[in-house]
Amino acid sequence: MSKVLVTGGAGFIGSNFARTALTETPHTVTVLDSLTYAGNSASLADLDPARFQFVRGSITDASLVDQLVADHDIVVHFAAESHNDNSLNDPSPFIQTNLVGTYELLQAVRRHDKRYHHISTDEVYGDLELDDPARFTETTPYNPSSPYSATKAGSDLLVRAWVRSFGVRATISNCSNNYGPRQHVEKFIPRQITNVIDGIRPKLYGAGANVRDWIHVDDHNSAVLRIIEAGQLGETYLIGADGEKDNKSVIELILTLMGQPADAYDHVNDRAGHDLRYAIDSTKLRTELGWTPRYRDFEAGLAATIEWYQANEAWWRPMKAATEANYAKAGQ
Ligand code: NAD
Ligand code: TDX
Repeated sequence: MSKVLVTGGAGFIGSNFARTALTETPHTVTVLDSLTYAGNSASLADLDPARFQFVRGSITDASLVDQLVADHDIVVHFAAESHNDNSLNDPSPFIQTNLVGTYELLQAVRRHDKRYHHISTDEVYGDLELDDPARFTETTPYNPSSPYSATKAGSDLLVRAWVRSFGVRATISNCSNNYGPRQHVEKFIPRQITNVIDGIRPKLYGAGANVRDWIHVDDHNSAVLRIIEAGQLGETYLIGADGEKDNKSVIELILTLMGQPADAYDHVNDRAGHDLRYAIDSTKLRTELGWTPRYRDFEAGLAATIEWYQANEAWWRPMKAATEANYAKAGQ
């Protein structure tokens, strides 16, 4: 049994991780989260207080981070500013949380010699051409495009430096696009589902040829648990479930699953610097750590996600109007 400190655990992936860790391991979980616009304490409301506690605070608060790290065995670091579109409007919180916050956590795990797992993204590798047979691997050079992905790339490099220079006991994982319950309605899939529920036409950036490599959030988190359990210190693991789909096909599938004509969506302004394609080769994780994804049928996983948003309107309703008002300002 370990005491696990989960940063960003009121967000999409971290809250699902806390839930999975409490169900599938004997560990106790402390969530440290500052509850930005993206954090939602309702995502944690039903967790068992005997093994779970919530601390509201920022990973940039050095003394709070030091106290909490000293009192735990392992840090799993999810906290981030996570939305590319926001990073184009105002990069400043991305620098603070993704770079300075990661620095504070690394200094604390270094001082107290604690195990650290760093959650990152495939976006650090830049993008691939649509017809390129290649996929990202652990040796693909870093080439981030947006302020968001540049800060994630920078934070990964800080981890590598703290491993090499100070012997910090860390692993890194870079995962592809997640979908599933409790994802903020600013993100592509929940935005379109909640638009259809509200009678708003889904919004596709540009022509929608861009490809994302979709993975269910529970598969991401089962891989993270496996890396914590058996990963080699100092190593990076790519997490992906062979889920490449272009955005146009995903929007059409959402509309069809929700009983609407497949073409009942609008083309809106494209994202500046929009990455064309992400694709993950997760051979290392599968062969060295024996991990396999459970959700192999994207359509079934998407249908279950639609049902979750239909059944949990109280969870997403408070953030919907402000999110759409922001997009409207950008013509999106
Ligand atoms: P999210 O935006 O849903 O959640 C982020 C959480 O971090 C929120 O609860 C927010 O309140 C918290 N937070 C932000 N700044 C903080 C600070 N300074 N101190 C403490 N808490 C703070 O993000 P997500 O989609 O769950 O992503 C989690 C992690 O996974 C991120 O590191 C992201 O880069 C990475 N990732 C996400 C995806 C994806 O598809 N969503 C894919 C690969 C990797
Ligand atoms: O309304 C939309 N219409 C649209 O066409 C939105 C919100 C997005 N898009 C497109 C942009 C992308 O090509 O859909 C795709 C997915 O967009 P996002 O949900 O914003 O995700 P993305 O930019 O791919 O980044 C996500 O995956 C990698 C997460 O937000 C990151 O945190 C993660 O690192």
